[in-house]
Amino acid sequence: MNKFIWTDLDDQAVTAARALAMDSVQKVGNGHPGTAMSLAPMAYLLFQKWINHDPTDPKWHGRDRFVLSNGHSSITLYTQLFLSGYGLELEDLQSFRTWESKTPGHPEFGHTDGVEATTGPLGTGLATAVGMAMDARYVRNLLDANAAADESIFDHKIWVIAGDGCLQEGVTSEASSLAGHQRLGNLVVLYDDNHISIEGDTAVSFTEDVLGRYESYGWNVSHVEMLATGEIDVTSLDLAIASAVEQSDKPTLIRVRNVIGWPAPNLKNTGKIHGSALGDTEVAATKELLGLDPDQAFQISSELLSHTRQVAIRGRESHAQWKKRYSDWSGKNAEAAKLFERLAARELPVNWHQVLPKFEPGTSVATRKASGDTINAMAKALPELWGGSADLGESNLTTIEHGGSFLPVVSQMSGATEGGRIIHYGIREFAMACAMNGMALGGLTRPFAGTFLVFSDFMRGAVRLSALMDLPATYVWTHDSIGLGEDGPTHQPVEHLWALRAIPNLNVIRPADANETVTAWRIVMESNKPSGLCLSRQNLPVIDSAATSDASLVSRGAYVISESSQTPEVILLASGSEVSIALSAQQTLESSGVSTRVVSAPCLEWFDAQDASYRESVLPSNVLARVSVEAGIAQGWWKYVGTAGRCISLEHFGASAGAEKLYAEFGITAEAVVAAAQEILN
Ligand SMILES: Cc1ncc(C[n+]2csc(CCOP(=O)(O)OP(=O)(O)O)c2C)c(N)n1
Ligand SMILES: [Mg+2]
Repeated sequence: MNKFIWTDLDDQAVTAARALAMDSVQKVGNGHPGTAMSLAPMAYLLFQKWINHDPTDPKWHGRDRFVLSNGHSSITLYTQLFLSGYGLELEDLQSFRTWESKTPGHPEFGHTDGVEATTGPLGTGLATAVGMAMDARYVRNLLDANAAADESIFDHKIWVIAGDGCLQEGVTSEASSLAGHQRLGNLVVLYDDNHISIEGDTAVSFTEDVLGRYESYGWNVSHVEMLATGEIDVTSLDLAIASAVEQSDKPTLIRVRNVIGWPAPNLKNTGKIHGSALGDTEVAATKELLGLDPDQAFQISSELLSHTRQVAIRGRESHAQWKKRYSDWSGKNAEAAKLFERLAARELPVNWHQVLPKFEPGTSVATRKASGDTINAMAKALPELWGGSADLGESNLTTIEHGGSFLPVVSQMSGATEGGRIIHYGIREFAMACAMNGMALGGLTRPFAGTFLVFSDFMRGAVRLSALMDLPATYVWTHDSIGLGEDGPTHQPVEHLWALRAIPNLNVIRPADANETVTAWRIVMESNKPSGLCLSRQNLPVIDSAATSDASLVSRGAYVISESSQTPEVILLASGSEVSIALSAQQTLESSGVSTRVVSAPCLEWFDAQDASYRESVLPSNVLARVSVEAGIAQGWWKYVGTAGRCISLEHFGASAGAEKLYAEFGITAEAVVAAAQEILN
């Protein structure tokens, strides 16, 4: 246990942290000082006493995780990383929010040691933390199921600071409802209840009983009133945290009342201090109130810094004890230890892909079905694979058969198991995607999450974060076009493929048939990259080509799936369900003497990453007669077909009718492809 006891030096450290927040923002001229000034004691208490961390090894698996959900207050986190000794120094605080600094405007995972998640889009941090808490439970059940509660080396806590904005955002309602239902006792959220957001008093928009709401979600809740001065009451907060960590079957929300920007004489408790520098006069006046020299900036004595960095010594001790426990555990659990080491290295077993299914040409299979079979086959070889759907498991085919439902056993649901591999997210797409990010951040498991492609819009903010954080998170988006049929335009994606392709660093994969789906999953698993599979509801012919099962070809993103009889005069490019349409158009064109190549393009991001000579070999620059076929807007296809080309696409919403009727009525047919090709040639 951490032996920290609060002394005068800790009061001084908090004062220094408040001033550093003002100074960092004042120096760059912009940023968010107020929240960091008032949250300094809360953050300091967490980092010094409660979070089990080792600043000298930010990746130590046994550590607790901390997520600053109100990411605009990044200087809160950077200051604690500085005081704890994570490698951030005063000059890093002095270069806050500037080019190439380690202290960007909002915390960025992978950029600054000690930042566990990229935050800033309000609410997503808390929802991500819910996924981290779920992941911790999954991992301890996978590796150390027999350990008593809180006794496993894999048990750790997830700490969150969240503000009014986070608690107003819908995603935290989704995620917190899920966390309460899942009884995530390893999750502790401190709510910065300062009654202020950018437009001033939150009473203009936010008057509900937050604790009542969380209580009804099944959370353990408490309230820490502020001191008469307006400061956070650290003593009461410490007691509230002590009681929270005793909870093992409920997440905790502690509402911590305080005054934003305390003690700035003119700006505290205003919306102004949320997001602007205080100005020299107010900074000086505040420093005087804090008992600091108003003429000095970035003040901290080496004595004080060496005091705060004692936390690293305590952290190293805790880490050393963990290592000892790990070594005892691994001696007794050799298989599990081997698994842990493989997962921590983000490796797959040798020849793992031999488990993957193969589909017979001539048959007809929906790519969602091929994906479901693949998930189930992979699940046998890869215990790190787990996931679920936002109540569409039977449609998305994301259910790991016999995987057990990930639920607390006390829920007494049939099939409930603490380490279950099937996640029932309920109809909470945004929280699902954020939670999946949290699981991927856990560093060991491979989560996937399913819904209809059209509802990718509901989760887009999280998808963007998967991509920004470069996480191995896999989206399973089924019902990927008008091909879903009768549910009609509300359910038929039209603009979604390009909307998702517009997100940098996200691989959007739309396989042509069952075997290409299997191969795509294999590439996704081997790449550890943020990926989304876009899959058909309807059956598609299994294409008679060895290429679809060739990972070295499919991973090129676009490849010749059917070569022309002679030097190509026409190139047809298609993705997903439209590849078969292109193949049928090819037959007609070839039989009328037009030498036609068909390119299957499951992933344009992979294709764009190929070298120029490969891209030229697939799309020779002298072949200008090119037609793309995709049942969605053409948008980016023009880049591949060029100005002389044609796009067979859907530039309007779909309709409620059978798939075949819709394809015919909307002109996404082999005949239309042939006509477009001939029009170019003429
Ligand atoms: C999803 C989202 N919407 C809007 C913003 C812009 N924004 C940043 S902070 C903020 C106000 C947040 O209020 P609160 O959490 O109470 O912050 P405090 O001023 O108390 O730190 C807003 C609207 C954002 N970062 N994310
Ligand atoms: Mg606020």
